[in-house]
Amino acid sequence: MNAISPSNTIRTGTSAENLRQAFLDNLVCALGRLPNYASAHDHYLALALTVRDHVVARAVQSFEQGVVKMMRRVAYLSAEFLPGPHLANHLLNLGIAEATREALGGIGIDLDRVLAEEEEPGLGNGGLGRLASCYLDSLATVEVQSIGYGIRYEFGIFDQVIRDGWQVEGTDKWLSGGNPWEIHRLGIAKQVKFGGHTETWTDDQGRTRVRWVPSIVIKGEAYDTPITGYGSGTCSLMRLWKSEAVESFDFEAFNHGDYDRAVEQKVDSENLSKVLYPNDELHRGKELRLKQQFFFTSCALQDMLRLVAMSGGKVAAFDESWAVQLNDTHPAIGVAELMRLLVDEHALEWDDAWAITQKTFSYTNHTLLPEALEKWPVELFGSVLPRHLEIIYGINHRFLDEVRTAFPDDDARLARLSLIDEHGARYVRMANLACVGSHKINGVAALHSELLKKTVLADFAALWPEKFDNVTNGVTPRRFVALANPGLAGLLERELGAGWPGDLSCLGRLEPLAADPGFRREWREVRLANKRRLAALIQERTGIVVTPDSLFDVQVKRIHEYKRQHLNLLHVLSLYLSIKRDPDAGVVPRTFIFGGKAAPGYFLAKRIIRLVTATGELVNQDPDVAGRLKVVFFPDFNVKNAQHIYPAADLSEQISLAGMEASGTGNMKMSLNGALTIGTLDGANVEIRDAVGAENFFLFGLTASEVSALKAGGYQPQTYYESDSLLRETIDFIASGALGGDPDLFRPVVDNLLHGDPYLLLADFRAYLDAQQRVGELWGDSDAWTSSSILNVARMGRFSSDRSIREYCERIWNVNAKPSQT
Ligand code: 26V
Repeated sequence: MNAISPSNTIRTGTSAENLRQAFLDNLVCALGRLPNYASAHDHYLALALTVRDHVVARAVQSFEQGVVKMMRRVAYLSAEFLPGPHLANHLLNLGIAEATREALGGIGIDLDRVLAEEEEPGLGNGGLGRLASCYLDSLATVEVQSIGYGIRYEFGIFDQVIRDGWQVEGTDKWLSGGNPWEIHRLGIAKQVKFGGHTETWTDDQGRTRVRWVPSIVIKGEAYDTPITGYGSGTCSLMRLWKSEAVESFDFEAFNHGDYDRAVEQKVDSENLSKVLYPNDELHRGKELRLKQQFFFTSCALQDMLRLVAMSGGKVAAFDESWAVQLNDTHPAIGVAELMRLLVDEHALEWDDAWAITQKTFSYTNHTLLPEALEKWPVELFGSVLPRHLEIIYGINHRFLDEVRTAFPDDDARLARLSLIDEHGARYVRMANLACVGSHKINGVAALHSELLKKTVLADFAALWPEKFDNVTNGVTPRRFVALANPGLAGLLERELGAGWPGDLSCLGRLEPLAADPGFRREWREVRLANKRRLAALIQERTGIVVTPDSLFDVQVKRIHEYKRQHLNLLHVLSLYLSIKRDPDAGVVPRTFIFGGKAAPGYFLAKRIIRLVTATGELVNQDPDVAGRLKVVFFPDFNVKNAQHIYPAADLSEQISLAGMEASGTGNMKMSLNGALTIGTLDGANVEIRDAVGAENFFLFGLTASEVSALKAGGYQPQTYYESDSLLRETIDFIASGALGGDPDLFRPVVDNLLHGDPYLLLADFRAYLDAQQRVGELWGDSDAWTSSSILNVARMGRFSSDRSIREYCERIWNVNAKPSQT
């Protein structure tokens, strides 16, 4: 008998009556609350438990299918995930949003208030973690069996508050209100070794084998969060590992009265998964981070081996059971760990194990920034992972022999390709390990993939051109359109039918409506309503009053010099100075909205946030400005806040220096919600512009090759400063101390620009201002702007993460996805 599928039981019934009864049962029986005393948070937990029953019932059936059919499954290895709030997403995917609204409405509870209670798991820094979550959503939607493996950080990305204009970090206590979405799998625990030494021994077939004798063993326990797909019975699983001590504590030490030492090991073990590392301005070889990476990767690979055995597969055909994607180099140690598991623990021959390893792994690169490339001092690496260092030497030895054959007498090339960097101090290069151990290597946008082959991975591209591919990123339209923008979703449903979130190619059918005045009016009304809601939220969070009919000019993303939030500020201040010079200057009313976290140790990024808030302090109150300019720093940009911001953006700022932003995904989210983009030819901007049409995109700035040429010729920011009086006036104004009440506050920013300007703001300043001028002009023609906005949405269907995932399935993982309708 099938124990879980009947849809008419209280637990999994989908009528409003069923849902209400299950909700009330959970309130009383699971939470111990009588309805009259329940708080909004109790309502949230009771509803989450109700929906969880539906989700888990699907998840276990979906999982069973994978085991029975022995399909090749996808393991997405990622040190970061940013799923966002789950509840509303599940309601949409399960098709029970309306019934739930009715169920709660009938007992006087507002569903939106309940949804607002959910705190999101901030288990990532930004784009990379969010992409991983979009991909789990799409994998489930296109009906591919998958597990996203990662770390269950107790403390995720810090909470950001703004105090006196400065970023102040707070501890992210995402688990403090309880987490109804995860299931602690008590039966699924893995032992992970660290330190110690290796020994050789002879097995009963007379073969020399290696044994790793660790100095410490840590336990990883699995916490599963099911991820539903849209209109699909398949669920992805996000399986996160929490570190625990193998023993509670050291009884021997305890009995000898050494209490400190008795608990020391337990504390150390538990610390491993405590906290997410923020992207600093530099990759620092921190031991704990290396341990985190090995910890989750080893747990994941051991778990995959367990599942191979469970579904009757063979270890010697591991790659037929699993396609393993390395989300950046964070899990690249998996290449050596799979070798160790196959050779040392499952007694495979080296060459067989290596063939399996290469067929199993593929690697996605997410940045060209040299300072972000991961490398570990050989000493440190060897002390944490002595056996893996030996294995890496073994891989390297064979690999360099292969290189010598392909390129005889080319020592410089050998040195560049080697897994060990030997210029000065010796390092293990994780990108090289990932490349050697994978059968496919991809970048995340067309331009990025090309630049990868020309720059950081050029030697690998010369050696193995066939390994290289591009998969342009995508975003899930369920969360970022259907949920975030219900007004737009209503229009899309009316025009395209209810299934549109499952097939974004249908957006094309909106094109003719761009010329329809009635539709344009409805479009504007939806957008204005979104902006009113955001204006209310801005006032609630910052106290700043903004005008919903002004142009909402939005830059939300991590704060980094290469993303050039300070270029945006140079524009704002130049407008301010124009108004001060001539109070009647024709400046269209704009609300500049900034948001994003700065790494706690990134000095300049923090100054840039202060420059935003100081500009706001100056501009927002000035009577000469008369409300035409408002500058807002929206605190604590995260997935939940993003869902309120994206649908209210008129203008999407994607102004990174060309060649620096691997892809960007906020660019896609805003354009899919009807924003026009002002941007450089960087990352996926290039493809967005191709898709929406050059006439619907505000392009400016140097191209990536112009950037290289300018840098090669010896870039002199001073020449731009001297030749452009508005630029000079703007920079001088910042340098004058007029902002923020302290004359030295922004000296470091000014000095950085005048003496170096590593991201060429001064070179792009004039072109940026000209493009902003064109923005202002088009905004003045509301019909033309609206048409352009409609066409942006109509032509963005390609940027659904379903399309990206289908490409991975076909070209990289060799698994079958449900075909798209078109
Ligand atoms: C890492 C680091 C580490 C230390 C130095 C400063 C720094 C700066 C950036 C990064 C980002 C590492 C990887 C990453 O998050 N890349 C982002 O991946 C997104 C998804 O593919 C993509 O859309 C973004 O363009 C890319 O920055």
